[in-house]
Order: sequence, then C-alpha cells, then structure tokens
Amino acid sequence: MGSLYLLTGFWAGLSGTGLSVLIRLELARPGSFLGDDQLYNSLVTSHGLVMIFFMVMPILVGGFGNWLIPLMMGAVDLIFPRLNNMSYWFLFFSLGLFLLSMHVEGGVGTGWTVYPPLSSFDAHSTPAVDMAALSLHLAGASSIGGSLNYITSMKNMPVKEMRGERLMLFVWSLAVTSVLLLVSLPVLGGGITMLLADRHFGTTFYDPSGGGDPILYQHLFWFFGHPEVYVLILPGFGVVSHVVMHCAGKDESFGALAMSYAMSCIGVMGFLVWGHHMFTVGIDVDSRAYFTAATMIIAVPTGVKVFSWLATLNGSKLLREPALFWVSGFIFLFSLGGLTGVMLSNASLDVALHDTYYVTAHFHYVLSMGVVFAIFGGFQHWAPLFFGYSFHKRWSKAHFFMMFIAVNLTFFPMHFLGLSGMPRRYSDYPTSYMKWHVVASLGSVMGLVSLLYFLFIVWEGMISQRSVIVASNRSSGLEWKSSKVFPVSYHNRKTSVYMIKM
Ligand code: HAS
Ligand code: CU
Repeated sequence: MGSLYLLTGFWAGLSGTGLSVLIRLELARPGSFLGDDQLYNSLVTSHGLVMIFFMVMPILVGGFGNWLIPLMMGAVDLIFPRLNNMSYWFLFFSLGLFLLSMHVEGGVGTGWTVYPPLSSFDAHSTPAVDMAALSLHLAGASSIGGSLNYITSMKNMPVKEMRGERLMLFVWSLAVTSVLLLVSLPVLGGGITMLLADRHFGTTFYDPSGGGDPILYQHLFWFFGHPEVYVLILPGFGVVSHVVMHCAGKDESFGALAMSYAMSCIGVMGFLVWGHHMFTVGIDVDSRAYFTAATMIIAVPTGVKVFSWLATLNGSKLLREPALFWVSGFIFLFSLGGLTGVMLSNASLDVALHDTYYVTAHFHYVLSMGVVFAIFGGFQHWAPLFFGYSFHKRWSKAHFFMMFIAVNLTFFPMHFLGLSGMPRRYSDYPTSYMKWHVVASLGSVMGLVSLLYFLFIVWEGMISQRSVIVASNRSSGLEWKSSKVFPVSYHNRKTSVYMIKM
C-alpha cells in the first residue's frame, strides 16, 4: 500500500509541477499568454489541490506512514488492511474525478479554497465544481479511513515496547496528524455539502438574499484549512527528526519527549487560530486580537522543534548524506517561512498583505521548501528500505543544490512583489512588477529542469541497483554491503541496521 501511495503521489507531483510551470509561463511577461483567464484560474486551483491532496498527503501520510508505522512499532501491518485498501482506492478515484473536473467546461476557477459566491451556481454553473466537491469528499473519506486505521493501529496493535510516549517521533507525528484529519475533515465535508445544497437544492446557507452568509463558508473552510496545513507539515517534522538523529549518529533526538509534546501542542493550537485567514472579512477587533495572539503562540512549540533539531545535530561528526542536505535546507527555509507566517499573524499588518504575493511567498516557503524538502530527505533516507537500492550520492547532492537555488529564485522575489502590492490569483500585472515576476518564472523553469534531473537520478538508481549498506557500525567504521537484499528496517542505536527480507 505504501508503494502505491508513493507512486500515486509521485505522479500527482509531476502533474502539479506541470500546472505550476503553466502558471509561471503566464506570469513570465505582462499581457496574456494563455489567452483565457478562466483557464488560468482553473490552473491555479488545480495546482493547489493536486499538490496538497494528491501529492503531499499521499506521499507523507499514505506512503511513508504505511511503510514506516508498522516497522517502527514492531507490528506486522496496520490493524485494518482492508480499510487501508479502501482508503487508497478512494484516493485514486478522487484524483481521477478531480482531473476530469479540470476538463469540464472551463474547470474550477475558484482557488483551492472554493469560496462562495465564486463557487456558487451563478458564477460557476458547470458540473466542474460539483465534481471537484465530490472529489474532495472522496479524498476526505479516504483520509478519515486512513486516520482511523493509523490511530487504532497505534493504540491497539499487540506490541509491548513502542507505544505511548515511547512511540518513535515519526509515528507520533502521524498520530497527531491523524487526529487533526479526523476532527477537521468532517467540517470541510459539511461545508462543501452545504455548498452543493446551495448550488442544487435551493438552500441559502451562503446566500445573503436568503438569510445566509458567505462568511460562514470561510469559517468552516478554515476550521479545516488551518489544521490541514499542519497535517502537511507534521509528518515532515517526523521525517526530519529521524534523518537528523541518523545523520548525527544519535540514538535519540534532543528533548525527544518535548518534541512529541510540541507536535501535540501544535496540533491542538492548530484548531484555535483559523481566523487569521479571515482578518479582512470584518471580524471585530477583539477576535482579531485573539487570533493574532493565538497564532503567534504556535511559534513557541515550533521553536522547540527547530532548536531541538539543531541541538541534536550539534557536536556530532555528521554523516553527510544527501538526506542531511535536504533536512538542513528544510530547517533553514521552513524557519524563514514560519517567520513570515508570524508577520502575517498580525491582524493589522495582514489587512495590507492579505491576498498579496507575500502570502504566496509564506506558504511556498513552508510547503515547497518545508514539506517538499522533507519528502526528498525522507526519500533519500529510506530509499534502500522502500526500493532496495539507493541513489547516486553526489548527483543527489547536486540535485539538492539545483533545487535549493531554483525554489529560492522562484519564491523569494514573491516577498518583494507582495510588499509592493501585487495581488494573488491575478493572471496579469502592470510592467512595474515585471522584474521579480521574470526572476520567479526563471526559477520555476530551473525547478522543472531539476525535477527532470531527479527523474534521471531515480532511473539511474533503478537500473544500477546500487548496493545498499546492510549493516554498518559507525564507531568501528565497518560496513557490510550487498546488492541482493531488500532492507526492511531503519537505523537503530549506534548501528544502521537493515534487516534482510527474502
Ligand atoms: Fe501559514 C496562510 C500564519 C505555518 C501554510 N499558510 C497560509 C496559507 C498556507 C499556509 C497554504 O496568520 C495560504 C492559504 C490560502 O490559500 O489563503 N502560518 C502562519 C503561522 C505559522 C504558519 C504563524 N502555514 C504554516 C505552515 C504551513 C502553512 C506550517 C504549511 C505547511 N499563514 C499564516 C497566516 C496566513 C497564512 C496569518 C494568512 C495570510 C493571509 O492574509 O491570507 C506558524 O506555524 C509558523 C511557526 C514557525 C516559526 C519558525 C520557527 C520558529 C522559531 C522560534 C523563534 C521564532 C519566534 C518568532 C519567537 C515561527 C525559530 C519571531 C518573529 C519574527 C517575525 C522575527
Ligand atoms: Cu493558518
């Protein structure tokens, strides 16, 4: 199941990247390139939804989770294998439905947030929005099933050692993630069901002419949406902790228990801050003050995580593997994105910056350089476990540097664009914004090239079946290598142990 999820996520990642390159092509010059603004809107929507629901979640939660949770708990499998299978196929058909929606009469031009009235019947009267909503329902059902499975497995699998506070950090991260999904997805489900009812059954939940209010949708969406962004980052945190421990040659993370509780704290707090996405809708000043303060407090447990990673790395002779490069990049760039988040959490500042490219810069720093770097780090780290071979080390490092430059080139200028007032989700701009848009588009082309390079590295790994380290003792420097094994375990204590599966 894990491999199916990885493959699906990988494929969705390729499509999502394709969509992003089209967006950057449109924005590479003032004036129209695509010649159709609804098409542009639909590309932006699809890019966001494909990346979040069909790339990050399947890879980190579905793929890494399925592979690693049983192994890290010493269990044979998840507790409900059939539910697991159902979750995967729900996701698969959800992706299919969503991709079809893009091809129905102009697609969904609403943005990934699907706000009414733009998503209402008057503005989007085609079945595309209905298909996308149904696709979100399916993806939601898939994640709820997966979360139930994970939580129940962690609680009830007959293992003695690895449970409770002794859960490994990645498993703990998925425990928190699963709870977030379980609590937040039904709210999204309710919100889009009401949207569907407004569209087709004559209700007016979001229509003021019938006594409804579109702001209600925003509350429901962001009560899901903010926990969702932590769903994306928390498993990444788990991956980073493991790579950091491994490359520092340490048995345990600095402040392991604090790391676990920091994740739980981020999870709980994540439900209390949704209003920071809606500062501009006219919420009263007390609520603004509350949401600002609550949002800023999340920087504290996140700081616990960042500083604990640094403390774990500190003082060790580091194992300079490609995974460590990704993870170092993660720590640096995620923190940068987090800091712009803290700036946006100030209600009075956010009124100016909301819906500008500053927000786009913020979330791409935490996503494109946070989550995606964590994925690449985990991919490099566990490739021997997942596939039975490893990738070319030097080329992988070169890939990291290419990607590092590419994403910074793409997203750093967006801070400047946002600060000078360039709005998000616009397909055109005055020439005064051209300079930084050109840089961003060049960066995205470089990102595409580095993706192709990554495909080459994966292909080369597949055909060369490079031997993997079966066991190594870091203190004695001894290594046993073999190309005929499928390693099935992760590092443990001072030894990197890969058990042999026949
Ligand atoms: Fe965010 C919008 C605030 C984390 C993703 N975020 C988004 C959107 C996405 C997203 C996708 O308050 C756009 C949604 C849309 O389509 O409209 N975000 C934060 C804050 C954090 C944060 C405070 N975001 C994330 C993560 C994401 C993510 C993680 C996905 C992976 N975000 C916002 C706000 C908006 C927003 C506003 C709405 C803007 C608008 O107008 O629409 C925090 O969790 C970040 C914590 C991390 C750190 C870095 C490490 C901590 C250290 C400790 C010391 C730091 C301190 C802070 C004490 C803070 C190193 C000092 C402060 C200084 C300024 C120097
Ligand atoms: Cu948020």
